[in-house]
Order: sequence, then C-alpha cells, then structure tokens
Amino acid sequence: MAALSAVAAVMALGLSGPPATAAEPPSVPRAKGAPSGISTLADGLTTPWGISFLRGHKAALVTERDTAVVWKITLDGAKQNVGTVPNAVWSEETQDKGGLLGVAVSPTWNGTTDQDVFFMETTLEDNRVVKMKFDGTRLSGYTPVLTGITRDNQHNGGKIAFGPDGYLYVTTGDASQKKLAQDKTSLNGKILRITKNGAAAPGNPFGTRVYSYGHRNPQGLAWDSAGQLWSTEIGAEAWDELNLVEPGGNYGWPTCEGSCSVAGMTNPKMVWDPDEGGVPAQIAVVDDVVYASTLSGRRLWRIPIDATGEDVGPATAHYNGAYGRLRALAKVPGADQLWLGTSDRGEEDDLILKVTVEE
Ligand SMILES: [Ca+2]
Repeated sequence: MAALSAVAAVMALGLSGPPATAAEPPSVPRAKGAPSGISTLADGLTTPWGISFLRGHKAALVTERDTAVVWKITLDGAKQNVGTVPNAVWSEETQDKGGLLGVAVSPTWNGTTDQDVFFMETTLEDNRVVKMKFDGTRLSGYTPVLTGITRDNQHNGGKIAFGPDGYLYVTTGDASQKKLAQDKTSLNGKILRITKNGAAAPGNPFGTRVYSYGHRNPQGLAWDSAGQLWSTEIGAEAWDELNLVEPGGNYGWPTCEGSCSVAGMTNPKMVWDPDEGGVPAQIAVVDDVVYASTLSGRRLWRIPIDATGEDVGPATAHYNGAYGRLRALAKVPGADQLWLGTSDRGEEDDLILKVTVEE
C-alpha cells in the first residue's frame, strides 16, 4: 500500500499544486530532509549534465552536455574549465544529440597515482564510456572503455556512477528501439555494471555487463545507507518511474510502463505523470531520503524511504518552476547538501544551486 499512497500523494500534489512561481508549497511541514535553503553556487554554465565529486578535495567535476566542456567547481563555487571530452556530438541542426553526459571520478582518485575519471558521451557512432586522466588541473588522454552502445537523439541514458562495491554502473536508453530493452544480449535499455576496463563486473547476474533490464531511458543512480540502488527512469506518455534496482531484475519496458501485473516484471516504487510534475532526471540520497530533479516538472522531489527500507513514503515537491528545468543532482560528500543544476535555459545562463536539507 505504501507505493499506492505515494502515487496518490504525487497525483494529489500534481493536481492541486501551487502556482508555478511558488518557491515551495506552503503546506509542506518541516520534516527530515526538507530543503531548508537554496543559493546559487556557480553560474555561467550551459546545460550541466553530470556532477561527480573529487572526494576529499573540496571540488567536483561538472560536464556540459552541448559543449563537452568539463568544469572543476569547488565547494566555494570557484569554477575552472579543465578541458573537453573528445568526440561528443550535440547539434540542433543535424539532430545529432546526446552530447557529453555523465561523469564519474574514480573512488580512489588522488590526482597522482590515480588520475582516472570516466565519462559517458554520444559520438557520431555510438554511446560510449571513456576514461581520461585528470591531474587536478587539466584533462588528458582518451581511452574508450565500453563502445558500441546504440546511439539515439533522445533515449541515451547517460548516467554513470561508482557503486559502494567499487564498480561502475551505467544507464543506457533503449535508443528508441523498444525491443532492445528486453534483449539481454543488447547493451541498450539496461543498467550495466562494469569494471574500470569496461568488462563485465564479477558477480553480475547473467555473467555479462547487464545488471538489470527492461528500462526505457534510465537517468538517475544513487545508493541508500543499506547499499540498495535506486534509479529514475523516463517513460513514454503515461508514467515515469522510481525503481529499486535488484540484480537481474526486469523493469518491464516495453511491456509495462509504470506498474502492471505481468509475472517476472518488477514494478516501480513511485510513478510520476509526465504532465504533473514528472520527467525525472537524476537522483541523490541524503540520510535515506531520495531527491529527484525533474525536467519538464521543473521541481525537486523529496521522497523519504520508509521504515521497511524497500518502499517510499509520500513525496513532496519543492521549487516548482522557480529555476526552470532541473537535471544534474549530487549529494555533497560529508554534508547534508545537494548540488542541483538547471538545464536548457537558452539565452539565460545555467546555474549550479546549493541546496541544504534539514537533518
Ligand atoms: Ca518499468
């Protein structure tokens, strides 16, 4: 019933939500994880897509989708262009879209003996995960580690993140070819789990790179305190999803969008109507509260994981429409804070916002 109540809460908020310019619904009580402050950390950006912290170094790498530029941004908001990732394509004219997507810094990066940073990009040939070196100041080198993921101008997935197990998780879209999502031999429509060399990680459910399947366009990856993986996914017309991802799980696409009762397919823990505050992009977890940024929804959702640890309670929406489309999202290591990026603001700069949440 928890899932149903979460759905009901979402629908209620969507239907009776505050005006698009309200900074925060007045009815939201102060609660664990409620956003309590927001400020601009950095400006002058163009569609930031990914954020990955250089742990212990008071800074993060931030990717720009359209320009393939990578910024180093410090906790104080100082911003430095550290280079570009080769071969990423983004063209409105030719509709070669995808661009530079996610970034993941090696968990043991120190700038000297470990300089590895990873990116996912859409090239003219494929979607791929690549490795570059970062010495703290400049990017160099370019080594593709996983190529041949079918490219698309829309459903590219693109999030990459190191899990608590030290392996790299990668979301891939179905490339607008629905059948690929159920094809366990395809890299598309999946969450992959790979080594730093792009090989299948040890212990994967099918002995391949596939960790879970039946995804349409998964975007967010984050782990809770129990080490469980959560992921947001953009659906078609009906429902977007928040999933609790188990190894080997089949998340339904294209047979199911949102919840259904097909044997062997795993239902989402929460769904959004894309027209009612949905189209979730990325997620972050702080103290077992999941936060989800939304694109057309233009709001930040706060979704508490409930006492069972396997379901979520009622969700609340914040900053409805105040900053435009919201995409890049990451927890700041060691703080009850999020970095949240605006997206696609055109003539207006995009921002990285700093959000503080209640302990
Ligand atoms: Ca699904």
